[in-house]
Amino acid sequence: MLTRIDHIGIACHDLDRTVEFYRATYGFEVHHSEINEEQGVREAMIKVNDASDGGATYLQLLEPTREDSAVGKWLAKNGEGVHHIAFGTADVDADAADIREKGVRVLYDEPRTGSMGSRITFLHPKDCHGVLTELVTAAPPAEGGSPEDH
Ligand code: V0V
Ligand code: CO
Repeated sequence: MLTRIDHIGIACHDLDRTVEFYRATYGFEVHHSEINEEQGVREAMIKVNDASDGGATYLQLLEPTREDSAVGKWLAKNGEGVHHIAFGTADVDADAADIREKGVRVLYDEPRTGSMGSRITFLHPKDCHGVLTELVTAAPPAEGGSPEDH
């Protein structure tokens, strides 16, 4: 079951400058940043709010690491802006299977690694009224720690 907005993915040309915009304009700080080579992105997660299921809602600022990546191609065509939305679920495998049965193209056979050790998959934007849609299951909390430790 999809229980919340996990994040909104925003494509940008310059991650550092975009992070600075969100800090200076809204007071948002970076919660986590990483490079995901498989996805071809350098990303910064800005936490906006916690959620009642123990998760949280983020803005995911994305700079491409290569021009032929999903975000690189999208930026060249559209310029900066909202690239995808992501719904949070406790069970990405089950939700992806249910959604696939409804005839929506799920892009991966098995979920792949996303931000902060999460498991992610994507639904084709052409099957979702033009919105690239991601499903996310957060990594389990570390032994003796909180989800914030990821
Ligand atoms: C492409 N299209 C989009 C779109 N990207 N429509 C809405 N939103 C987007 N973000 C449209 C595009 O305008 C074309 O429409 C059509 O889809 C085919 O696009 P294309 O440019 O030819 O590109 P493709 O087909 O090579 O790739 C499109 C897909 C690709 C969606 C298949 O971007 C993909 O695999 N995305 C999933 C992975 C991803 O986005 N990773 C980056 C975020 P017309 O012109 O034919 O009408 S990584 C992330 O979120 C992480 C790590 C995380 O959350 O933890
Ligand atoms: Co994402």
